[in-house]
This record gives sequence, C-alpha cells and structure tokens, in this order.
Amino acid sequence: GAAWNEKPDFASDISCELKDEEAAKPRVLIVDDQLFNLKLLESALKEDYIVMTADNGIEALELATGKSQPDIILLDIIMPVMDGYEVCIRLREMPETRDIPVIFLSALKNEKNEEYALQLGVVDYITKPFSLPIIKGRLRNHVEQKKYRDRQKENSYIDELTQIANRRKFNETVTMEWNRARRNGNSLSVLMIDVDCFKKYNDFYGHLEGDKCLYKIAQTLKSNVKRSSDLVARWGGEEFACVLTDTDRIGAMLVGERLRRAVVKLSIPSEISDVDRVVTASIGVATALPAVDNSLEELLHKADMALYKAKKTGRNCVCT
Ligand code: GH3
Ligand code: MG
Ligand code: MG
Ligand code: MG
Repeated sequence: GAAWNEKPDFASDISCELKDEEAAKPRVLIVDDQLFNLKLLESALKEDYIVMTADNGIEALELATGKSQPDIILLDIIMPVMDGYEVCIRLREMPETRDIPVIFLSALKNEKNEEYALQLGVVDYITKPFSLPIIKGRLRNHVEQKKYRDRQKENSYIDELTQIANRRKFNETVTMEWNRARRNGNSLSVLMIDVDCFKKYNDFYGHLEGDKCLYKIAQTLKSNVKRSSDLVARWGGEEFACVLTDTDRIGAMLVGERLRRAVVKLSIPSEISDVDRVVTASIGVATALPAVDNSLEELLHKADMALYKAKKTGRNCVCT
C-alpha cells in the first residue's frame, strides 16, 4: 500500500514528464548589457531553449562555470567592465568552458572586429540589428554540432571492460572540480581503491573470471556514490579512483567505508581470500582545501600513500 507521505501517482508522472522535456532542451546563455536585447532574445528563444541571461561579463563567466553549463553562448562585444572579447578569452582558457561554442552578437560591423573574433575561436559572428529567424537557425545548427561532439566525447570517457568512467574522464573531472573547489573555498576528497590480492585471484580463477570480478566491483562502486557530482573511474588494472566534491576528510572516510563494505557485500567467492573467502578491496583517502593546499598532484599522491598504508595495515580497510 501507499505510504502516508507518498505523492499520488499522477502527480509524480506529470512532474517526471516535465522534467524530461526540460532536460532535453538545450541551454543557451545570452550575454548583453542592454536589457532590451536580453528580453527580446529570451522571449524568442525560451520555447526551444532553457534560457540563462547575464548583463555583464563577470556574471556570464560565473554561469558558464556553474553546475548547469550552457550548451551555447550568445555574446555581446561592447559591454562595460569586461567586454565580450575578454569573456571569450577566459572561456577558452578554462578546460570546463573551452568547448562551449560562442556566437558573437555585435553592433561592430567592420572586418577587423570580425577577424579578431574568429581568431578567438568563436563559431559565428552575427551583427546587430539581427534577424531572429537567422539567429534561431544558426543557434540550432551549432547546438546540433555541439551535441554530436558531446556524444563522441562521452564515448571516449568510458572504460571498455567495466563500463564506468575511464582515467581520461577522471583526470578531466578532478581537474575541473579542483578548480571549482578553489574558487568556492570547498574541500575536495579523492579515494584510491585497489582490489586485494588480485594477482592470486587471476592465477586461481583465470583472467576471464578476473574480468567479471572487476566489472562487478566497478558497477558496485559506481552505484554506491550518491551525489551526481561524485565520480568513480577505473584508474587502471584493478585500481579505481573516486573524486568527492565538497567533501571533508570525515565525509570521505565514511564514503570509503561504505565502498569497502559494498565490495565485501558483493560476496564474490574467493578461495584465496582470508576475509570470509570473498573478494575485498583496500582504500586510501586524501582531502585538500584547494585554496590553501595548492597542488592536485599532491592530493593524488597522498591518496596513493594512504592506499599503500591500507595495504600494509592488512588490506580490506580504509586509511587516510
Ligand atoms: P595487492 O593486494 O597488494 O593489491 O595485490 P595484487 O595482487 O592485487 O596487486 P598486483 O599489483 O601485484 O597485481 C594486480 C593484478 O591485477 C595483476 C593483474 O593480473 C591483475 N589485473 C590488472 N588488470 C586486469 C584486468 O583488466 N583483468 C584481469 N583479469 N586482471 C587484471
Ligand atoms: Mg553591448
Ligand atoms: Mg594495484
Ligand atoms: Mg591489488
């Protein structure tokens, strides 16, 4: 029977449908210091896009680096404090915003301005006064290409054997989250996870069973990190790495302990294991406050050292 606090079925269905539709809509960020332009473009685009707006460069950069990033940016050039060129340069400098296509939308009609804009790597240059159908058409084409590139990229981020994120994805994510944590003054934690005595396991059961075991462990690790911003990836061999955003040492230890237990609970039989004859893993935890401790390499090294300690401590444990 339904619990007292459950929503009626139809209500959850409706909100679900709306959410799916919203999620399918591409996001466009419009940046212009003229409120009139923002309003005009917003009302023209809001049917097909999730529209974000900014009336200055600083705010535009904040939105572009935020949690829900735009798929494309319509950028005015002449703005006080920070002009469109500078916004564009900064977007290109940061790995997390580098691939967002930018369209300049400017009253500057001369060749030099357009040439410079193209040098900065914008995908298009539209002059004001603009035609709404042309803007819509160009936006649609550029967004389509962006989505295609995104799909290609997603595929290059998946580890073949375990079907979770690979090391490339981990490196990009951890770098991005490091920068984000430094900007926001949050702590960042990394876990290094290594399957115990896996050489022996392979020797005993064969490589094929070893592969199956890695798949199961990877899937379990993945389903046991709860936040959408957290990531578990295959680091290589029988090692996995996990990045936890906005998580301090205690929080990271708790997640580590949850992951360790989850691997034990999988109960993958292992004759060579002295822990209830099941496969286990050791976990090293490291935490940094990127604003103060300023090297990501150091954080990864610390996690590695903690893992080494966990191995020395007797395996199937979490160390920091
Ligand atoms: P420890 O508890 O100290 O981690 O010991 P270990 O045997 O797990 O560590 P070691 O680094 O000596 O061996 C790792 C083994 O993992 C070696 C290799 O045969 C196995 N391995 C690495 N990648 C794969 C893989 O993709 N598939 C399979 N089946 N085995 C792998
Ligand atoms: Mg302007
Ligand atoms: Mg290893
Ligand atoms: Mg190992």
